[in-house]
Amino acid sequence: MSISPPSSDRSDVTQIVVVMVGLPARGKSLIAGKVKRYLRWTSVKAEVFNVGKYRRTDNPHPDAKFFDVNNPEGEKARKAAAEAAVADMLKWFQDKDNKVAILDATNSTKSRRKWIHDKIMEANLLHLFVESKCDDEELIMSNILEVKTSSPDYIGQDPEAAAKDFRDRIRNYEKVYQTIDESEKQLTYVKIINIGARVVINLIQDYLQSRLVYYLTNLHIKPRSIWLSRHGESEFNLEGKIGGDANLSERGERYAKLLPELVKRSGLPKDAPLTIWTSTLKRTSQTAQHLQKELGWEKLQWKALDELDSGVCDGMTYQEIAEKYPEDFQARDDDKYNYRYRGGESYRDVVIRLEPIIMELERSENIIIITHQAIVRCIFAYFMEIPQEKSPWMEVPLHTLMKLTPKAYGTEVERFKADIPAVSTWRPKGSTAKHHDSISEGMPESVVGEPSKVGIQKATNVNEKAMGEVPTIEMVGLPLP
Ligand SMILES: *[C@@H]1O[C@H](CO)[C@@H](O)[C@H](O)[C@H]1NC(C)=O
Ligand SMILES: CC(=O)N[C@H]1CO[C@H](CO)[C@@H](O)[C@@H]1O
Repeated sequence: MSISPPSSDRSDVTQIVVVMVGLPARGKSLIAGKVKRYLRWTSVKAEVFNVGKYRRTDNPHPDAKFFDVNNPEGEKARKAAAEAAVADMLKWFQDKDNKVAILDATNSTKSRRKWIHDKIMEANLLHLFVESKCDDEELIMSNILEVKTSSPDYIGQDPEAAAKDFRDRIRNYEKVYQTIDESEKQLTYVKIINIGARVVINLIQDYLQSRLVYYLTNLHIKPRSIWLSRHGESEFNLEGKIGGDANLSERGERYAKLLPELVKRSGLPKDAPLTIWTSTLKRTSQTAQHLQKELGWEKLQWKALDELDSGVCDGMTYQEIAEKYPEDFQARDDDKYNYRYRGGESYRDVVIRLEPIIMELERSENIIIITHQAIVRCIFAYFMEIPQEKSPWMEVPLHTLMKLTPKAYGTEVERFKADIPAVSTWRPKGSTAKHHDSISEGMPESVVGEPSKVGIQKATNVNEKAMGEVPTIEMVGLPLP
């Protein structure tokens, strides 16, 4: 049996409270959400405790007056919300498997930071204050525009009025705001100024703290997208074989030729550079070659983007694996995330080797990644917060381009499907090992060929709220001109 233990032992990880500090519209909730998502992706149990959410229970649509420091009613309600959030958080830490709580509140004064610091020390937890400080008006305005259109506080309200109210709310906080300074050098903190333009780090002691700081200092909020695609259909795909380093099939070649058009149709940022990342395997380079030639983008090859290593099963069909290693076949169905191929890798192993890719992706702007099924699943799971028991089973069809656009309250996904048939390599849990050599979507061969005749289908959905659900998407026809 080849069920592997988790390859990195994280039981030694201490329990940490990450306390967000900063004025509204400085991206605190965005950072809090991302930290949670990143940690969960690496199997660290994390939760966000959002003071605003507790406060919202009683005051669903407060106006700026509510946030006035001179309004005792509002002050009382905010204090009660913070206390409720902290109480819930401390209860959550009683389960020693829970590792990182992210307290998302304003905590804009020294005395408030002292209050929370004392609470954390009392409970024997580590802490990390994360201040997002920003005086770049343009950054703040673009953040307000995002928030006012998507914040639960402003659902169903006039956007202009919402933006004005939000600016007033910020002014009320500005009156009392105190940035973290030298007088607080007993605190462990990272201060991120103008979203990474400058960073101040103080008193990091723990391994997980330093990993968090590294992650946080790589983040930026410039608008950008990430395109994700599997390679075009390969010779091995046609034969139902896994692994290997095969060439593209003739249909895979057609996908490679269509890809520049598909990417253009998905909406390219104006004048923004784009970089192509592929694995070191031929089928991804071949898929990227027309993109590189026609659009002149730089291309980088990453070993870390190579397909999940199937060890002794490399080059076999699922049917052959089921016959030769029936126990393994069953074990993989039972726990696909943790199952490690003999002499190969598990999904858990892949996530660990993809961590540098995620760090690099966070630092980067527009990237198009041409990679493999298991790798697409892991990267997609990071952005969409797909849980480990679901991500390895996600259907990632060939000849489909995904465009992921990070937004303040989630990641927007659009799919562009090239109507070039390909075999389906998807094997649902518990199914037989039979190779699906039927042509997907039943597209008649006759419409396929010249790129100008090839349809592109587009579908959009926004996730992150729908956590735990693998997004299912309806395709909408969008023919090329
Ligand atoms: C892949 O394609 C190259 C170039 O067209 C060819 O030389 C090579 O033999 C092919 N490899 C296989 C395994 O078919
Ligand atoms: C833990 C915590 O939330 N501390 C302070 C954060 O800010 C609120 C008000 O916004 C204070 O009431 C809390 O004491």
